[in-house]
Amino acid sequence: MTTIIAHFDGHGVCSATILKRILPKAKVICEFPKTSPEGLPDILKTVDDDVIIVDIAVNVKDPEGFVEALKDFKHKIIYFDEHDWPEIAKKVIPVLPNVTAYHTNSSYFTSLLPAIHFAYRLSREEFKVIKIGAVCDRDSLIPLAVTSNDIYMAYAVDKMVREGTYTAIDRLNELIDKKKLDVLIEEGKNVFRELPVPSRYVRTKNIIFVRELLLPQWASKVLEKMTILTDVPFAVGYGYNERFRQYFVTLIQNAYKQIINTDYLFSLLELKGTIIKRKNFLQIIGIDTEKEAYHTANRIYTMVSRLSVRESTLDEINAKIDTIISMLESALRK
Ligand SMILES: [Mn+2]
Repeated sequence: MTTIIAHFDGHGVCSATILKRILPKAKVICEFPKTSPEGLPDILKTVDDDVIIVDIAVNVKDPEGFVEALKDFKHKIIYFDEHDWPEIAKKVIPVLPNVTAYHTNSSYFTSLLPAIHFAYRLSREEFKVIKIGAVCDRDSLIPLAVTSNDIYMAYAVDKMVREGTYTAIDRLNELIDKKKLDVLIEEGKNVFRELPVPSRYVRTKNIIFVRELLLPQWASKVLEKMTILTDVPFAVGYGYNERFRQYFVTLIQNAYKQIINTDYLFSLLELKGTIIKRKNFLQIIGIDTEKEAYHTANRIYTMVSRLSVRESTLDEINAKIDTIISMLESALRK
């Protein structure tokens, strides 16, 4: 027997759904907050079985402990992941005798590789779920010719996942069987519609600046909605976190409108403070006053407005990816 351990977000759930179809007898563990980088070592202590780990990053707060937990595990591990790994993980994990590691640079490949590993022929619907999972992550390296319907489907999956990871896996599985994934388009449109639309904002060709307080749990989704409605690639805003009684600033890049190297952009901004960075997302937390948050957001707005971004980048990449994907699909399709 095998146990699948997957991250509890949209991408993890889509990946777990596909793995469960590849290995129908496997047990799935996929739940908040257990299946996280911090939680994985504890789960491994309780599992007496071969495991497949998918979409769980190496714990950057304790990479040594994380690697040690993999090494001490008594059974086999297959590990699929696309997150940045600390140096020690890159060096050690690939040579652990009990671990087969697929470390990719894209959420799409993380979900696709299990099928290749197990020589499983994916159906059209299964391919679609792999793509939706990558969109849930806003995978920007592989834009996959993402359509607006794919983005709506990812909104629907994110909502399902928030309501329960196991029910989400069951439902996706059922929709694949019935070839009814398209129902997610309307559901996602509703989720999108329900997101609030701020009325106070300014914009340039590159970026929109929302000038009213955002709620922390909705900030990046509302900003993304604004990039979709106004057709600009970046959005910045600020908000108040009641729990911590502090302000924050959020900057997002819409991965499917424009792709520029955000590491480079983020380094240009010379920001101070506590910064949370992901590929298409940057947040500064722990700001004391609304005035300070506003000024920081305004500075980002000015800087990004001055950038010259090449409009054609996305189309070029999409065209290439489209070719690769259709080749892969015809090679692997049932
Ligand atoms: Mn992921």
